[in-house]
Amino acid sequence: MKITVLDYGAGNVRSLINAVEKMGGSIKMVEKPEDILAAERLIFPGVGNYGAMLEILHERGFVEPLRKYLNADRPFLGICVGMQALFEGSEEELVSSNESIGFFKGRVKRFRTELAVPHIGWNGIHIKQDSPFLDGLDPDTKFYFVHSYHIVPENPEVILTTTTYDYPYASAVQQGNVIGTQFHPEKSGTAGMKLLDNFIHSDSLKARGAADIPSKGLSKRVIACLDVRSNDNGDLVVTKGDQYDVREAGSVRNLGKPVALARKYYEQGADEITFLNITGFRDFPLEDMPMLKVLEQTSKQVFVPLTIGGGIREFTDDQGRHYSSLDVAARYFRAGADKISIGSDAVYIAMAYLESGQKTKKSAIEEISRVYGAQAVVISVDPQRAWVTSPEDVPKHHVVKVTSGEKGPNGEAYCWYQCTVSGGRKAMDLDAVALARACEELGAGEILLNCIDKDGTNSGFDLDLINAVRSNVTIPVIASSGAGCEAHFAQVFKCTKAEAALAAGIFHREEVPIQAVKQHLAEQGIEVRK
Ligand code: 1PR
Repeated sequence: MKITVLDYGAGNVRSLINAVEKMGGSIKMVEKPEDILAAERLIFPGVGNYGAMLEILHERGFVEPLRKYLNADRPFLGICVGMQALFEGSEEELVSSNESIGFFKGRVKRFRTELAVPHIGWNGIHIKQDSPFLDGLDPDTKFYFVHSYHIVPENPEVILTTTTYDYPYASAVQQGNVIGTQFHPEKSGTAGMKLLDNFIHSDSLKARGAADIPSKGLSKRVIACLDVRSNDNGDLVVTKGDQYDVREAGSVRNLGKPVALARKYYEQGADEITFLNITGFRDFPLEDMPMLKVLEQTSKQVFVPLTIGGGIREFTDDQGRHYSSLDVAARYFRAGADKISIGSDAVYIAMAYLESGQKTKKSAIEEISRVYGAQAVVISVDPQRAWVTSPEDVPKHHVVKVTSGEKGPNGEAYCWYQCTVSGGRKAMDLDAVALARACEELGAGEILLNCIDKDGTNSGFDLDLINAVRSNVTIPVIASSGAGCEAHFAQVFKCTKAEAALAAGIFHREEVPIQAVKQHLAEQGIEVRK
């Protein structure tokens, strides 16, 4: 079956293409408006900002053919913003004069909740229509969501599924052969592949009537992290440091090949995979083609979200050619990344913003967030403890009383978490809480919170750091650094509000498989994706 894909140039379409091909579909990309009307089955995988998406659809003359295609009740699957586009308008772009497609009555609204926004992670679906599109699913199945806005259809009969994030909202719609999902089938492992298979191969997509099949709620995420760099022979390897020192007897530690390890962790049940190009701060990533190849190859085999960090900043090469941070991010997205993570540059951006109090709209955080959406911008924080005897010692920094019983070199009981840049090599006059808050204000969608003191120690996550940051932001926080056993994951989820926990060393050294972590969490009453 030929599947036509409408790519308007934002976000990661490669994963969808890879997933459709894996399910036996052949791809035709929409190049001109006529391709829409010529489609047999059409997928519109929207990612990013609603207003930016509509602007491009109008510019390229796609809106009228889309309306015609939908009104003729031809097979259509809109994903995320590709589904939102079918409604009459969105709070995300109040100032846009561009008309939405308006196939469904209703609007798109921002989440109003005390929970973190964006809603990122694996969540259940409550099935409301018996549709061939949903055939063959396990009732406990979860799908990958990443969004700050959700649809509010006027006609409840078009609701295909609902999902609960604080409150229930419509997470998929279907009318005739037109289907839309807020979740990403192409990023939802085998469950998502089943839906794509149904969309590609079902003779009829039409729903058979009403249904009422409830499901479980949002999971805590378990993320496998691969620190990647060239070793001394120039081969790209997965490495792992002890408190950021990746050398052992003078050589870069080699723990395996990036693509093979990512695939292994996907098969073991990792909810996401993160690659950190750890020398990206000194090597310009667009010259580092092997890293882009790693992403391209991984996205053909791994159908959960991929984050890539390292070297996301503006750059001028030897020939004087200037690349904006948006150019760098775009190249990573095209290679298969769903999110990019910014480390060193985020510190410089936040410091400039805090000093001037002005948003420039030109920083990497602001630009990438505006085009690809906040959910695509992760801030990787590399803090280290700076010990003090009392909070008055450093009034401008967020100081915590260390609750683990650990003390500084002179018996200090307090510390602040000092941000570093260039892979922990340079400490800056900025604390992790201030960095996280500033980056949220500038448009970041998630915080990846490392801790140099804990990294590679197997001694458990830094709960004080995680609590300090998570209680000062409204975006999700990924706890990182220090996981040494299954119990550390349960501890971080019970003692903090972190939405996800990331580990590297214990997985690479095969000390604890990902499934064992999930099983332990489930036994402790913590919701996970099985
Ligand atoms: O500054 O934007 O170029 O990004 C560089 C990125 O590379 C940052 O995200 C930074 O965290 C990362 N990085 C730089 N140097 C190192 C290093 O180790 N020498 N790795 C490094 C950071 C930390 C975690 C690690 C967890 C879990 N790695 O990602 O995976 O601490 O480890 P554990 O479970 O084994 O304890 P830019």
